[in-house]
Amino acid sequence: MNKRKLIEQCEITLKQNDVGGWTRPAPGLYPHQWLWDSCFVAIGLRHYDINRAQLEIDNLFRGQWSNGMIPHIIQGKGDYYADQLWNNGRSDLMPKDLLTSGITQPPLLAEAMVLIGEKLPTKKRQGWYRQHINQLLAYHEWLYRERDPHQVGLVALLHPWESGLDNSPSWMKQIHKHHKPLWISVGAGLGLTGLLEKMRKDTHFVPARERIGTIDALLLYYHVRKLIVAHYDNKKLLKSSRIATEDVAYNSILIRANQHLRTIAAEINVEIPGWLHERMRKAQSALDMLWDENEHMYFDRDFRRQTLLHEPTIGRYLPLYSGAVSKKRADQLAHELQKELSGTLYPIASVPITSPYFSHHRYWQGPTWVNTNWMIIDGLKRYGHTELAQSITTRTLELVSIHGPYEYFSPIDGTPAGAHQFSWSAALALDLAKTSQ
Ligand code: 9WN
Repeated sequence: MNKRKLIEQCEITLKQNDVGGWTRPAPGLYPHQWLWDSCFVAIGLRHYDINRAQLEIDNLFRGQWSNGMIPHIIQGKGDYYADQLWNNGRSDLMPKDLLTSGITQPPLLAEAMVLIGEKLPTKKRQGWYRQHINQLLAYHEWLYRERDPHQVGLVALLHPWESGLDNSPSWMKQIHKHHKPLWISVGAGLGLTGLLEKMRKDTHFVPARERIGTIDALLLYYHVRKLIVAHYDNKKLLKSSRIATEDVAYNSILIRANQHLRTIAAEINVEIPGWLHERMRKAQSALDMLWDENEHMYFDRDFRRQTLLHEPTIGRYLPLYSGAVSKKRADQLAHELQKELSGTLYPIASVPITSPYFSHHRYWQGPTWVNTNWMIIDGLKRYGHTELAQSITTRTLELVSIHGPYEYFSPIDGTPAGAHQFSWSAALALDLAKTSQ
């Protein structure tokens, strides 16, 4: 593999997707600014344009709502298939001059800030941290205040889009089982799916078999409507929602973000409010509630029923990234992962190939994604599993170097799928190339 060529190719993709201060995830399909996408992008940009990396993050903060939430999308200029939903879902809490979505996404802001910070001279870093510390604190406060009503250190998500793993089996199973309106079931029964498929705009850019299924997409729209009708009242929604989930990937990412928040605050002598500090402390051991002792696996949990959702997803390895599990547990996860990898050509399938949901090109139901690989690699390294981390890195870089920065790839044969010129695949491949041997 020619690393220099790979890095060049990644930089070209990031440049092409630069919309002026922030980066769209991909041409055509995703024209707006997304929360976790921009964090990953900034992690790549820091290697060759540190100011631009900072700007990517500055521009994410401009979307912050007055209650502290950072939205998952800030609208740009192009057309996106779900625009109408958010156009109808405006809120007084939104910044006045922007249109944003009304839900959030995995909180990688603190991670991006610390990784950018490492490359800045001390004075500049501290100045930048000071510029954003209140916003960052307000975001973590919002998450624990509004999404952890039982005060246990686990936050609940109200929509699969918040997890970033949209059609992950545990979410889709939950929705089909507990909250599928009759009109959707009847429509599907009458065979209206074909008609609906023709009306979909996302499939103009990516083949339908590589995207979320049409009925599933309809269900996601339906659940956005429910949030809008409730005026995003989290308290009310958590009481009534039948799909609210304590997502293991999201909570792992948040726990890691808490650690980075502590680092940032300590460096500039800012005190974290007592209650938040206490909740972050609780969060450190909260993942235990998502561990199944019989199956030896982490699962998402149904917030209302407090039962584990027994569908294995890529989320089961993310506790490695959290850094909050014991060395013994981390070793167990690494061992499990190593075993699983012997069954696929490329790491790491978003759903195990033995799952009935597995489909090698369908979105979050099988393909391997560069961002989840990146987080798992990072976790493995911190727990001392350097060899495994290195082999996942090499195989991931191979995928991007052979096919280009696609959105996802088949773990079976490496064939690319989803959007081409996908920003986070470029940014994180670049980061892996720069930080590995
Ligand atoms: C909905 C932008 C986003 C990613 C998500 C990915 C996909 C959107 C979609 O694209 O989600 O947010 O239209 O399917 O699942 O993780 O942030 O790249």
